[in-house]
Amino acid sequence: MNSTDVCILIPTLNEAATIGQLIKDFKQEGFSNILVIDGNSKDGTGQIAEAEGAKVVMQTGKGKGQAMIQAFELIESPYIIMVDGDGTYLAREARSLLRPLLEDSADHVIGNRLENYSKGAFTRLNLVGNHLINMFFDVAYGVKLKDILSGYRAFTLESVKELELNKTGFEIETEISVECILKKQRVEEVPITYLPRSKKGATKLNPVKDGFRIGSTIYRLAKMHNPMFYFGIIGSIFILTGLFTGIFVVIEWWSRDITHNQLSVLTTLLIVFGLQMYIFGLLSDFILTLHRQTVRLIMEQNKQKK
Ligand SMILES: Nc1nc2c(ncn2[C@@H]2O[C@H](COP(=O)(O)OP(=O)(O)OP(=O)(O)O)[C@@H](O)[C@H]2O)c(=O)[nH]1
Ligand SMILES: [Mg+2]
Repeated sequence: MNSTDVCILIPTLNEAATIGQLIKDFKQEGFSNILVIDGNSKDGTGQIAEAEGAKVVMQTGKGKGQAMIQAFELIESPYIIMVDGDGTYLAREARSLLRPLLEDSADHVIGNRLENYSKGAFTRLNLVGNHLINMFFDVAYGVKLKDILSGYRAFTLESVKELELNKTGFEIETEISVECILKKQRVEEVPITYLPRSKKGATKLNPVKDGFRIGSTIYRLAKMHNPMFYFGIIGSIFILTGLFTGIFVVIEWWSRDITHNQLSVLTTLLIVFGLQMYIFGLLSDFILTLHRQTVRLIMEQNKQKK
C-alpha cells in the first residue's frame, strides 16, 4: 500500500487551536493525502489547514454528518481514516487502525476509546451515556461493539460507498455503525488512546440533546433489523400503562367498592393495543426472516451461476 492510498478525513468546526498540529502529526506519520471538510469555521481553521498542506473543502450544509456524507462523495482513495479535528486522537495510532483493512480481516475498523482514555477525556455524563448507548445498540442489533460513537475509524472506500447515510448531525457515527451491521460488513475494534479536548476549543456536542438523538436513531433504525425490539418497546409501554391503571381499578373496587368504568375501558384498550404491537412485531419478524432466506437463496444461486 502506498501512503497516498489513504485519505485522512477531518471534519472541523472552529478547531483552530488543534488542527495545525494534527495535520503536522499525520504528515510526520507519512500521510500526505489529507482532506479537511470544514463547517465554515470563523476562527481561521480552514486557512491553517491549507497552510499545513491539507486540501480544504467547505461543507455545503450543516452538521458533522452532512460534512462526512459530502466528503465521502469526493474521496477516491481506496482507504479512508476518519478523525476528529480537536486533537483528542493520536496520529501515531493510525496504522493500527489500518492494519485489519490491509490484512483483509475487516471492512470497517473502529478505534475503541473506552479502554484507554485519559483522565478528563470523558465527563461522567459522557462516559455513562456512551456505555448506555453501546448497551442499547447491543440489545437492538445483537452485536457487541464497545464504542459505536468513536470518531476515529478506518474503512475502505468500497465499504463506505455501500452505506446509506442520511443523518446530518452527531448521529452519523451511530448510523455508520448500524449500516455496517445491516450491510453485513466485517467490523473490528482496535483500542486507542483518547485525550481530553483542548481547553481552547469548545465542544460542539450537547450531551443531553445529542445523546437523545443518538438513542432515538438506534431505535428507529432497528425497525428494519429487529422489528420485535422496535414494536416490543411500544407494546411494553402500553401494556405497562394498562397494568398500572388496571391495578388501580382493581384496588379501588376491592378496598372501597368504587367502580371506575371509563378507566376500565381505557385499561382494556391500552392492553389490547400493547398486545397488538407484540403481534405486529412477531409478524414483521416472520416476514423479515422469510425475506432474508429469499435474499440468501438468490445470492447463492447468483454465486453458482458465476
Ligand atoms: N464540518 C463540520 N465539522 C463539525 C461540525 N460539528 C462538529 N464538527 C467536528 O467534528 C468533530 C467532533 O466534534 P466534537 O465537538 O469534538 O464532538 P465529540 O468529540 O463527540 O465531543 P467532545 O468529547 O466534547 O470532543 C470535531 O473535529 C468538530 O470540529 C459541523 O457542523 N461541521
Ligand atoms: Mg471531540
